[in-house]
Amino acid sequence: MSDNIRPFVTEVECATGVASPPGNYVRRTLSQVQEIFASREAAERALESGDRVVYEVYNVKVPEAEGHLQHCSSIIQPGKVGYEYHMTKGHYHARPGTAELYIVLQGRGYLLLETLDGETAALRMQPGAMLYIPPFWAHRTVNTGEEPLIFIGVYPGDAGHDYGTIERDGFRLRVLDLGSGPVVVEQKRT
Ligand code: M6P
Ligand code: ZN
Repeated sequence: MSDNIRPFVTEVECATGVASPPGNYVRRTLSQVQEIFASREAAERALESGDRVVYEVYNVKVPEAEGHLQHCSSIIQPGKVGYEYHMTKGHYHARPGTAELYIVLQGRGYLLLETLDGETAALRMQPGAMLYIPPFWAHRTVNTGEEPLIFIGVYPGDAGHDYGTIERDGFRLRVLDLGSGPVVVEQKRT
C-alpha cells in the first residue's frame, strides 16, 4: 500500500525558514502564549505596546499515521519577555515513545528537554547542529540570539502533540538574561 502519496519536495528558504508550499501554517503571538513566560507582569507590560509574533511553524501536510514522517520548519523571532527569551510552548508527544530530530539552519539558542522522572537537559542550537530528542523527553526551543532561530523538525507520523502536561506543570528549565547573556536555570518543583 502506498497511501496514494507520491514522493514530493518542500522548499525551505534557509535565511527565513519560509516553506513552500506552506502546508499547515501556525503562528503564535505573544497574546496566545503569554502564560509560558515566568513573569506574567512582564508579558502584560510587553502587550501594552501591542501584540507580536513569537514563533511560526510551517507543517508539511503528511498523514498522521504510522510509517510516515511529519516534518516542519520553525522560526522563533528574537526577543525577550522580561528576563526570559522567546520560546515555543513545548510538548511531550501524544505517543510518548516517539523521538524527534531537529536540524538548525540559522540562529542560536537552546533546546530544553525534560522527562516525567525529573531528568533535564539543555543543548545548544547553532547552524549545522542536528539535535536528537529521544522518546519520552518533552522539548521546548529558545532563541537566545539577535536573529530568528530557524530549524527543521522531523518526527513519526503518528507522534502527535501533548501540550497539557507542560501547561499544567511548566518546564523545569528556563533560559534567562540576568544582565550578562543567556543562562539556563533549573526551577525546583515543590
Ligand atoms: C518544532 C516541532 C513541532 C512543533 C514546533 C513548535 O518545529 O517540534 O512539532 O509544533 O517545534 O513547538 P510547540 O508545538 O511546542 O509550540
Ligand atoms: Zn515534538
